[in-house]
Amino acid sequence: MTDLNEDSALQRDLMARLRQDAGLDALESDQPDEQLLQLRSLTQQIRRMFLVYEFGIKALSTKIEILRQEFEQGHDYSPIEHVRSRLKSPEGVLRKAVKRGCALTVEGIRGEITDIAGIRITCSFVSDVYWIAEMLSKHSDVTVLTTKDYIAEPKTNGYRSLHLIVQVPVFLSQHIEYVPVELQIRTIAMDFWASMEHKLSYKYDAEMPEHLAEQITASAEIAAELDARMGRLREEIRPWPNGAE
Ligand code: 0O2
Repeated sequence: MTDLNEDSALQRDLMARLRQDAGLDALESDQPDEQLLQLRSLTQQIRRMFLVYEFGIKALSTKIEILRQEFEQGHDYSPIEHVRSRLKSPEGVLRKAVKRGCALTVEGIRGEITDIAGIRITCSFVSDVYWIAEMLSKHSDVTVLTTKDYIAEPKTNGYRSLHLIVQVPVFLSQHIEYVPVELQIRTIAMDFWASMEHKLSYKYDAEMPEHLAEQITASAEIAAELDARMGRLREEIRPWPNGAE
């Protein structure tokens, strides 16, 4: 994790945004300490806010675990292979807030950035992806805010995954907070490709050379073909509709 103190470019961007938001342009050079204090205070508020997001992850993870165990008991098989969760770092959140141009306040960040909490579910077959999404969406306390189906419509680089932003309630002692969690659901093949692509693209900040980009996209097609083939095999060997057997 990059520390704010070590990331001078981020600090510079944040200072500029804070000056803009608070109308501090006139202060510019003679009040840098005040701006730094403001920045530190914001980082601390974000850290506090993160606790609630962590509870949001726990609430949704429990639902996923129940789904997994219930299915395993009845079917000797689980559509869920792996579940991973993560909270963005406060610095990552601030960086995104600057990039997005959203207000550098807790409320501004909370309203704009919906992937502070994230859960990634990897499953066996493409049909499982939709089944899991449907099961979780049916929960009366889960509200689906957005759906991006990159399986039906892959990104131009070949990226495939189903993304949902779901909102779950977190019951605190005095009030309820509603927390958005980004849910990424994909097959093992999609996940393998995304992980490799992330590693291979990391080197290129801007554009990747065309011949490499083409090969990466072609690899995504191979992964998709593998998924399709496995899906057909599954139907032939054991044609169980999800949850029906
Ligand atoms: P991290 O660290 O994985 O969270 P937004 O996140 O809303 O600002 P966008 O692009 O509208 O931006 O969101 P989208 O399309 O739902 O994708 C967000 C996340 O999906 C990314 O999170 C990645 O995890 C993953 N993703 C999207 N496109 C690609 C891709 O081409 N390759 C790979 N490997 N992963 C992708 P972050 O925030 O980038 O990072």
